[in-house]
Parts: sequence; structure tokens; C-alpha cells
Amino acid sequence: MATIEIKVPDIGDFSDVAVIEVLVQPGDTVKAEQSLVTVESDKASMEIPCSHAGVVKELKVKLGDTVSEGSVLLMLDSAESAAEAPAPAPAATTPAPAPAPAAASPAAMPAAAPAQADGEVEVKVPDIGDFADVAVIEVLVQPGDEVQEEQSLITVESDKASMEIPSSAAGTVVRLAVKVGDKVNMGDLVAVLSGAAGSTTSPAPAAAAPASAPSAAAAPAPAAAVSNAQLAAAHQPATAQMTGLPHASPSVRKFARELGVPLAEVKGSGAKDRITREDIENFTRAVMAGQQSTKAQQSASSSGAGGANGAALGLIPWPKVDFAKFGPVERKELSRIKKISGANLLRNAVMIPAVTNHDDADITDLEALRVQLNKENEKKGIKVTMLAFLIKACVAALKKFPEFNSSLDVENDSSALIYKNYWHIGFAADTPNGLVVPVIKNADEKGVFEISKEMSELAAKARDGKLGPADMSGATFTISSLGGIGGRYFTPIINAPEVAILGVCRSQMEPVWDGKEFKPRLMLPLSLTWDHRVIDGAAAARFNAYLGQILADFRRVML
Ligand code: CAO
Repeated sequence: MATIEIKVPDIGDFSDVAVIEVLVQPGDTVKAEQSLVTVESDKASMEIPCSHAGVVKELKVKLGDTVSEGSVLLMLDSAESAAEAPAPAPAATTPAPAPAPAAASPAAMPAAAPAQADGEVEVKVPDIGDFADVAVIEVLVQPGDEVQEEQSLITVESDKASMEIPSSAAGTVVRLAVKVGDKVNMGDLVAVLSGAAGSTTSPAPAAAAPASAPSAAAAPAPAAAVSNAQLAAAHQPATAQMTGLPHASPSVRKFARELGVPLAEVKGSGAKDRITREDIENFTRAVMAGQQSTKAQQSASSSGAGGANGAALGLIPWPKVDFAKFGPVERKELSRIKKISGANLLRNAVMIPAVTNHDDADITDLEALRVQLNKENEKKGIKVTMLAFLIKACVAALKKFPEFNSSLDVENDSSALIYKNYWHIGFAADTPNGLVVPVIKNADEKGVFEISKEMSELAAKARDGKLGPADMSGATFTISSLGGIGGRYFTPIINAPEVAILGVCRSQMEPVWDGKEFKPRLMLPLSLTWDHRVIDGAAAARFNAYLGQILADFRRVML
């Protein structure tokens, strides 16, 4: 085991950049290529990866420090010797790039912005090295906008870096060829400008190209296969204007997206108003506590719960009725929780092609076991609930049918599923202010007693309005139990981005035919709602059947 210095790799001419996040701590085990710090210039941010696997011994940088190529980030205890170490991988998302042929094929060159006959100029994605299929996360201009040469038009982001793509010319935006969510590559058309003046070439985004690099229009600039870091470095034109974009690193942006936090509405507390992870957490807390509301909530509440005027869907207007004409009325604001959950429920109900399968499970023996366990543990004050058994049973079913524990990869056009190898189960809890969904984390590792205890603590926190964002995030599947109240079946709404939810109603004794005679059995009504984009009806029926088998004979949980 040797202690080695981990340094900032070749990040082109991107020097004296500020450390805006330190992603590891002494004692952390890191893998090669794992991000260690995020650095940021005024136009781009990127994560610097580790060149070796090992354990962090000592940090050599802190927030606010500025670093350049060669700056020591940390000391690492590593099984690999320094000699084995490759030069620190300069690419944030890729291994150290091999230099590309000096003269790349024209197709691979930065797209020039040819002046067209009618005076229009096409602005294309410049040479972005091996940074392919990157998502457009912000479009910064609109048709009709006057833009300056080098002004940022869009922001693109990989999982490790974000950058702004500048305009190659000044002019008026006639047409945008991209929208948020599109994937772009070098040479893709970004916008068409009219009345263009200035350079008709791609700006020098060719990250590796120093400022003095020949322009791409006259002759293709020699293009190195550049790293993300180098790429990001290119976007610091002195003339560039700040765009008023929410200022946050890729990981913070990702975190905000996961929580559904509108970044533009969060006030940054970091240097130059940069939004930190803590700002996102505080914003979420404030919204949950009712001290703050998002613009979407405000518009939802001004147009009825969940923005119910339907205009966005092209529906006929919501009926406007003067109820007072028919009798006395009283108007009461919805609670904050209802406003928030209303907007979420509406989105989920509208956007998910959801189907519900109903079934019954024989829990006669399980209920007897539960009663017995509670009798034995009465003095300890621990009470096992049916919901705790259901959580364990669902984990077993989710393991057998992993697509129920997945999410659609919406960041990539919902063209893939993300299977989660963890089993965090949310449960709907009724509170005086509305419905919330606390989460039992790693339910697969917990027994029914532990789950029951945690559930009653979370339910108490929910009723007292004390749940924090961490208590309510990360669920992979949700159970909504109305068993303590009553009813037979219902159609729960999926808690996106999950793909299924189990609704449970009150069990009751029913005559069940066993092939010879009717026997009184305690039957639990199950209602499984699932996303038909991900799950088929046959899989849903199998899931319910398997769940029923487990509940009928709980020993199967161990199989
Ligand atoms: N069948 C029959 N009895 C049931 C049952 C079932 N499926 N589930 C619970 N019960 C019984 C319990 O055994 C308990 O009885 P005892 O007091 O005699 O022991 C009683 O009903 C009350 O249970 P509970 O509701 O307090 O506990 P729980 O573990 O079942 O649920 C919680 C906890 C937090 C989920 C529940 O309190 C709650 O908030 N439920 C509402 C969820 C909801 O609103 N869902 C709808 C969402 S869609 O709008």
C-alpha cells in the first residue's frame, strides 16, 4: 500500500478554477474515475476524477481554493503504485484521451457556420471532442432574440460536466433547432440566425484549441480529441455575457432534478450566488414546511388544485360555477401539503398510462402469527403491523420481478429502465394536513419488528409535520394502506418516478372454496397500479399472485 498524490489532470487552459464541491472525505474508499471535487469557471463546471482506486488519507483542497493542472487534490492510500498510475485522467467522463489525428475528417470537425444565400447563418454544435450525445438542459435564447457572437445559446450536460455552447455569430435568432431534453453531438444544428455579423465560423469551443487556434472556417482547425475538462475550458470567452442561468454544478443540478426542485427559483448561497446542495435541501424544507411555494404551485393554486384548468392539455375550460347561487358556501385554502401533492398527483395521473389489477391474498395464518407475536411482545411495547409484513412481502416480490423496482430513464427519452439494487419502500401516511409518503430505507435488510418501529416513528413525525426531505426521498415502490380504515379496493396513483404502487384495503373473513368445501378465510384485498410503459398485464398478475403466495405462507419470504 503506497500513499500517492492525486493531482488535477490536464485541464487545458482552464487554470485557477475554484473548487466548488469536495465530494469525498478522509477515510472514504474511492474507485478509479470516481469524482473527487467539482471545479467551476464562469461558464462551465466539471468534476475531477480520481486516477487510482484507494482510501482518501488527507484532503489537500477545500471549498473556495483555486486549482490548476498539477495541483494536489488529496493523498490517497492505494494498492496501485504511483508508477502504475496513468497520467491523471484528464477527461471527466472518459479515460485519458489519446490524441486524435491532427486533421480530423471534415465530418468530425467543428461545424462551421456557413453563411447562407439568404443571409442566414446556421450555428452548430462545435467540436466537443468525445463528449457525445449530451443532453440539452437549458435553452437560453428564443426566436426573435438578438444575440452577440460568443453569447451562450444552450447549456449541455453530461453526468460529469456542464457547459454552455456559444454562438458563432451575432444576429437575430430566426429558429431554434433544439429543445430541452434533446441530445446533441458535434455538428448538430443549434439555431439559425439572420442579419448575422461577425465570424461565421464556429467559435473556438474546440476546447483544446487555445485562443490562438486557427479558426475552423478557413481550414479545419487541428482537433485534438479533447476531454470534457478541456472542452469546458474553451468556454470562457472574455466577451461572453453571463446569462442569468441558475448557477450550480452538474451534481447539484442532478440533485435538484431528482427532488423536482426548480433550480431557477433557488437562491444560491455560494460564491457568486452559486446554488449548493444545501440550498436545494433548504428550499425543499421550506416548501414542505409551507414557508415557501414554487411558481408551479402558485399557478396551480391560482387556477385550482393542480393547475386544473386543463389549458395545457388542450382541454375545454374547467366549469366556472357561482356555487353561492345555490346555497351558502365557505372558501378554505388547501393545505401546503395538499397543494404540493395535488400537483404531483395530477402530473402522475395524466402522464402515466396506469392500469390497476385487483386480487385477494389469504392472510389467515399470517394474521394469526401477527397476533401471536404481538401477544408475546406485549410487555416490550412493540406492535407488529400487517403493513410491516406487507413491506417484507413486497420486497420479496420486487426482487422476483425487478422491473417493478425500476424507473424509466426520462433523461434519455424514457428509452431505458433503471433497475435499482436497493429496496426502499414508501408508505402513504394520512396526516391532518394531507397525504405524505415517508420511506423505509433498505427494507430488505430489516425485520418486521424493526420496520414496524420505524414506521410508527415516521408516521408520528408525519403527523407532527416534522418529516424532512431525507425521510421522504428515494422510494423504489410505495404501499398505500387503507386497511385500518376500511373499503374493498381502490386505484392508487403511482408515485413517480416509481412504476408501481400497491393499494391495500381492509381484510375480512370470506367463504373460500378449497375444492371440497367453503372455509372461512381472512382475505386481504390488493390493488396494484402499474405503469403500462414498463410493465405488462401478465407481469402484474404474476406479481400479485406471487405476493398472495407469500402472504399466505410467509416462510416463502426466506426463499
Ligand atoms: N385489514 C384489517 N385491519 C387492518 C389492516 C388491514 N389491511 N391494516 C391495519 N389494520 C388494523 C390494524 O391492525 C389496527 O388495528 P388494532 O388497532 O386493532 O391493532 C388498525 O387497523 C389501525 O391500523 P393503523 O392504520 O394505525 O396502522 P397501519 O400500520 O395499518 O397503518 C399508516 C399505518 C401510517 C399507513 C396509517 O395510519 C395511515 O395513515 N393510513 C392511511 C394511508 C392513506 O391515506 N392511503 C391513501 C392514499 S391515496 O389517497
